[in-house]
Amino acid sequence: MAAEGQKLPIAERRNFLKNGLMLAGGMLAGAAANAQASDKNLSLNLPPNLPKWSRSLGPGVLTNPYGKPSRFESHIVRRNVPWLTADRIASISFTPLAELSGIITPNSLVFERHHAGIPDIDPEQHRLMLHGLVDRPIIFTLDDLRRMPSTSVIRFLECPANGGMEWRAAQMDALQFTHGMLSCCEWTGVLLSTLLQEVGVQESAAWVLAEGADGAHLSRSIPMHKAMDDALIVYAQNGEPLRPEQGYPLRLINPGWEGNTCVKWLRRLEVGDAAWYHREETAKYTDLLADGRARKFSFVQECNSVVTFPCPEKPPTEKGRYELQGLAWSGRGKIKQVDVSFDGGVNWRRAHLKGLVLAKALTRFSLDWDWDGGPALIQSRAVDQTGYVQPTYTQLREARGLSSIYHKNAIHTWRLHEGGKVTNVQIS
Ligand SMILES: Nc1nc2c(c(=O)[nH]1)N[C@H]1C(S)=C(S)[C@@H](COP(=O)(O)O)O[C@H]1N2
Ligand SMILES: [Mo]
Repeated sequence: MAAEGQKLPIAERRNFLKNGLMLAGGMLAGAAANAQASDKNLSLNLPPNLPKWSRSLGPGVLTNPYGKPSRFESHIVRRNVPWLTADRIASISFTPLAELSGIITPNSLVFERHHAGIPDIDPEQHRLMLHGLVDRPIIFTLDDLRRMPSTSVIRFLECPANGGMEWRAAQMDALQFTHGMLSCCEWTGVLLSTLLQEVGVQESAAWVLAEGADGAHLSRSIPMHKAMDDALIVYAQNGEPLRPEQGYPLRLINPGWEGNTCVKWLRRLEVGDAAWYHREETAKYTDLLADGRARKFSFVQECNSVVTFPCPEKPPTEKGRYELQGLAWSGRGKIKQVDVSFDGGVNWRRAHLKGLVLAKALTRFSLDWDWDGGPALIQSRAVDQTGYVQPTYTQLREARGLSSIYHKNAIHTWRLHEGGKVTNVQIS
């Protein structure tokens, strides 16, 4: 027990008081209550008692040669929306954003988007072919690539369809599903520009086609300016080899651009003088405008943000002080500013940008918040370093009409109800 006069931090003091009350209650209620307590082993493990795990030896090293989370955190998993796709082969699972801290998405929780399932690639039998309008076409092994100068960057990756189910109205009941086609990892690999210099790009070259080795043969045309800028051929993710779900053994990362352009299981790069206009850049991943025409090549993921606490999965439990938290990101660079509203966009308070503020990476923001227990309409609005301000739904729909799916980055609203329930709503 804490020594008389010793100062405990507030939260600890509160638990201390609660435990004191529980113990007192137990003593009054007698044997029945004690039996119940030992059943649950709850109060017996709390101060001033020594918990059972402090009175015995635990399992030793290599209990889990490849580590895994505590069994008490087994609810923190990727999830899917069963009605969204016909099967799990061409489908999506979502990052549990409400459960994560900081800006890095752990490898096991990165959302998945596959068009033809996950290929089981033997790295010994995998090659990257680089050909087309180049002087010295070449086929790289993974060892060849690992011998080249490497780069590591922390960048977000977002499917342009993130939130696309809500283009017309709110319908998803969780942050995981409204914004969870989003991740942020440290990616390690070789700059595409290094490979292109190696093979000698010819004068008429203007585009690079990237093609995957999966059954979908997913392919996208990448303009030469991006290929020569920060496009990266990666073999590692958060310090370990890419996960099969993320493109093992090799993937293209186009920082800040549509996740769809970040071709997984990369097997071929072809240099050409024009775009290829393949399926994923014509029938899909173009945006239908109000007048019926389509935007072509909307590569950049625009500035966006969302409040991650409170949210439907994590409502406040009682009135009082909290730290509101959220994530902001922009494919154009760094986040400059985030404002938070509690009254649906009438008044705004400046949020604090926490920790690392990196270009084209998730940026965490927070705000001290004293909840009075009453209803609120909670929003966040991000501004990026170019001065671009996240639009309202009205502004987005004026520019883009009602028939889009992709690139929905409107200011999001959580409705906090009296009593603490949080639901997903849209206000203009
Ligand atoms: N070869 C290949 N690359 C692919 C895909 C695919 O199905 N096949 N899906 C794309 C899409 S639509 C997205 S949003 C991202 C998803 O990356 P992740 O599964 O690592 O989150 O990969 C892209 N790259
Ligand atoms: Mo995607």
